[in-house]
Amino acid sequence: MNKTFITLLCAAATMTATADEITLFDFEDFNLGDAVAMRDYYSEDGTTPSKAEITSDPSGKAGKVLHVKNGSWNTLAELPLQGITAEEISEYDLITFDLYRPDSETDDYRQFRCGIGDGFLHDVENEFLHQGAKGQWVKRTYSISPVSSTSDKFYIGFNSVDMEYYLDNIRLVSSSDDYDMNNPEETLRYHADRITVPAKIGIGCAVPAWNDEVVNDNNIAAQTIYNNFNIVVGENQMKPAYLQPKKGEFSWWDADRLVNLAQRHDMEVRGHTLVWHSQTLPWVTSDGYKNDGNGGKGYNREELLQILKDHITTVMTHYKGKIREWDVVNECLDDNQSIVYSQPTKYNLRNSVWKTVIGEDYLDSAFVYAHRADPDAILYINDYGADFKGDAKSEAYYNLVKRLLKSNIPVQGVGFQCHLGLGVDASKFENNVKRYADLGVEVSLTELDITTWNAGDYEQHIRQGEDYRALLEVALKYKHIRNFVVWGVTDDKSWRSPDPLLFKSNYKPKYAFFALRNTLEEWADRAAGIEDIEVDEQLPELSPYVDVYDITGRLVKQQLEREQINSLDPGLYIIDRKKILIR
Ligand code: 9MR
Repeated sequence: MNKTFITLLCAAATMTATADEITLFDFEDFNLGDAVAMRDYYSEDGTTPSKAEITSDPSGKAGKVLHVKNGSWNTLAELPLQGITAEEISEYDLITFDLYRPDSETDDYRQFRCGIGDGFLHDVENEFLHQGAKGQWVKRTYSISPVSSTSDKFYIGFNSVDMEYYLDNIRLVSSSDDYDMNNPEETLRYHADRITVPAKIGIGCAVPAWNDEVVNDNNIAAQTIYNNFNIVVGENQMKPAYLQPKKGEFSWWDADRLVNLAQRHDMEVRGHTLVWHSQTLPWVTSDGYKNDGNGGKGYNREELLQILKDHITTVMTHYKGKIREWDVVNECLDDNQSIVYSQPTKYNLRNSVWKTVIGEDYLDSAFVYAHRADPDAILYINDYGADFKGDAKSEAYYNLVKRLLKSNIPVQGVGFQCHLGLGVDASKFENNVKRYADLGVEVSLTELDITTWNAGDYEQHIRQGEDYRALLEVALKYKHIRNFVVWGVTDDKSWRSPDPLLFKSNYKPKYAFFALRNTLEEWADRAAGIEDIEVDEQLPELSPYVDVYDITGRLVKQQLEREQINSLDPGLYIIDRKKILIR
């Protein structure tokens, strides 16, 4: 019996109780100098110039390790599995190992792969991974997906023609990344719903279109959505091209069933979107820019205003009372906003068909039509690339919102799409959005997703989760921030890659899910008076009126004159997010 096998048996014995990690290979039961086969996984004959053998630890410590010199593409070390099957391995979701690359290694980016038989546990076909420091042992961790195989051959390695590396302590880990969505306390929504201080927070997701599963209550897709989110938005279902594909002919089917799902499960709905250059009315424009509808003749300003008015009025009337907020205008800003460097109060609009034919006031008109159609809906403007203070487009966005408000246009919400990548600077986001409180509008993160660099890299998932958490903390801190909406549910169905969302393709939660849930839970507990609520020093000027909450977060008095605070009944209250004792 070799040592690997003993390790496995020990791990298996304790696995149900505590162990969530087992060692597959620590190489101690091999002999120094043992050759390990290198197999080309695309070639049948198995001959390869790549070499692998068991050596001593290159860092000088005691112990044996696997030393690989790649001489050809697609070659992995072949190791015999003992005492564990592919099925058992599939119960784990991470592979972790120690990697040592000598200082002589020049290339930093390689593809990592591992598998059993001809099935890949982790396969990064086109992506190259950063492998960390050289000349020392570093820990690498990657996600694995189940493989069904009867083979007892385990393959591991990096795809390269000239890489030299050492591996040790190849382990399988169960990250315990699972939750019971039927236990409310394990969901996002339960904790979000407990938060009322400083304001209610919407925790939302975009629901993919044309997918029966997402609206079927018994399906895991729908269950994941209604158990975790209290607001939903159609990823495509309510865009003009879907709702009015032909002039005057509306198609409500897919959008209606999303709204029905929301109503059955007491979720709010964001409407997205009424006016956009993309996915817009196909009979008005072929590409969002050309005025080539109407049989090629195009439409004039008056006609296009009427088309806007009809579309907005019909759609908002259809959903009146069912949709909390609408993205009235989406992505109306041009990508180039260098104008703000020379004229700091200006902005450039995108030259969409709406802007070109109608003029800038298409914006004003759209909001006015929307307000008339459903005066109770909160009307949003929404854009991307305007998330961080200091970026030209962020300044242009702020200028545009100020201009609209100055013209008394009923803009009540400002959406920040937040299509981001790893390494989010949440303080720049905070500095950007907090200034909107002074304008009297609410703010939402409307389409948040954060891509990593390499698919399935667990360390990057952790960093991603921390980025999500930092943004949520900003959202929770400010009264005027209303919704935190993620653009999709599972990574595989996202419009972006790699790995931007909260759930894996099998609806198992990722690290980011837990980061958000724990943050919501902490905040809800704090708001319930368990701890003092942190006060943001940079909050806007205190208003002369305050909302008063009891210590459980229930609203006691709305818009009480600040001077009247002392006339409240004796007790502990939360005002301006501070605990205040009235004697
Ligand atoms: O996620 C949406 C994708 O399925 C569509 O193909 C795409 C078409 O442009 O729109 C995506 O959603 C966009 C959203 O409506 C507005 N902001 C950018 C989003 C990503 O492109």
